[in-house]
Amino acid sequence: MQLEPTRFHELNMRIIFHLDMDHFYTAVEERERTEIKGAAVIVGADPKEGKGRGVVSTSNYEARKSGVRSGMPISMAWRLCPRAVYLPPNFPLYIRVSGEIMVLARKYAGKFEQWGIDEAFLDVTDKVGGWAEAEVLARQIKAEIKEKEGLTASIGVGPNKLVAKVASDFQKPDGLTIVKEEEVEKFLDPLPVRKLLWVGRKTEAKLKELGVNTIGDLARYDPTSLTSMFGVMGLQMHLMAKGIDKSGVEERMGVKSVSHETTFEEDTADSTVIFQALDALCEDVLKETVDHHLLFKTVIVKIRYQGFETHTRSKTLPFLTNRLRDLQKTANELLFANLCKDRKVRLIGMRVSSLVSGEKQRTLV
Ligand code: TTP
Ligand code: MG
Repeated sequence: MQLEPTRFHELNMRIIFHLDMDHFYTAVEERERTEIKGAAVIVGADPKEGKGRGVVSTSNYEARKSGVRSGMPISMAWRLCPRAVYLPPNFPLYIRVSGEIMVLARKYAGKFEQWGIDEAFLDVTDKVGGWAEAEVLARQIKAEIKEKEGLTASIGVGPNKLVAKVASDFQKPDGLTIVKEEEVEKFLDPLPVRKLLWVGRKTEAKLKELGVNTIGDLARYDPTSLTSMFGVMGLQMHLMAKGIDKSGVEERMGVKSVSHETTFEEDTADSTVIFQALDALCEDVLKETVDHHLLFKTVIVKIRYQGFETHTRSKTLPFLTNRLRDLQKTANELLFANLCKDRKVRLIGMRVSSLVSGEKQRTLV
């Protein structure tokens, strides 16, 4: 049933879009280089004939047929798909295209929130009278991106950000999935729990041990037991499994975090080498943060040991900063407290998040 526009607003219902570009980096590369059309394409570290040590940033759907995935070692991608076209990332190009897409999408939304380089949430409640009009609008946005940028996007439409995000991933590429308020439970029920935001591999494994495989299983699990096992996160997971999410679409910085990482030429347990690399990463991250006029509050250090076991540790400072010494001090503390001294390290990474625009900050005070 289509609700009347006024009634729809009276009921305090929302219509939220989540837009996510399809295989973003490789899609942009294919657009720029017509000669690679139809080929399997992988953007990431140099594969060096299978001896490369970095990771895959993304791959197109042709390469994914061979099992290639984002974050996988490039050497593994080479084994799975040696015939692919391997390209280094061209960040300035992706950032420019991303910016154009965000400008294009923003004009359709009452409230707009960029979420990562190729994703955004749009609150269109005030722009449409109901779900049927929402569908027309979503098709229009997809068509305009196709026409102006030559790229495909997938859009999920739902009563909140959580459902919209799961929906955009449901039929990729070039998808459009609409989940009305009354369809949320049926839609989420059969999906694997990892489709929910924030449910990582470790949590997924723990849930599996409890016999919880699908979002429906999680929704039916006793929330008190979840809280005793997972703390606040347990309650959060319960609410998410029921499709409840009251968070608003918030205008904020386009960049949600700044990160850099280094894969060592050879795995190393030499702490001098490791800490020097961390200092260099601090400088790279800080430069990018300052270039974007950002302040940060949270510092995250990633350590990947030989064999790919990966640990991340974070610390949130009590203040916003963009000073190199705050970053270096915090990053060094985190690494010092968490590095297993006798183990060889393959990669270290640095990220800063909880970003706020320094410019906006100045106008506020
Ligand atoms: P995603 O939207 O997660 O992936 P995607 O757009 O390549 O593919 P999909 O069709 O499934 O949406 O990420 C957007 C871009 O961010 C991606 O093109 C490359 C980059 N990225 C990385 O560099 N490393 C990563 O591990 C991931 C997941 C993404
Ligand atoms: Mg994407």
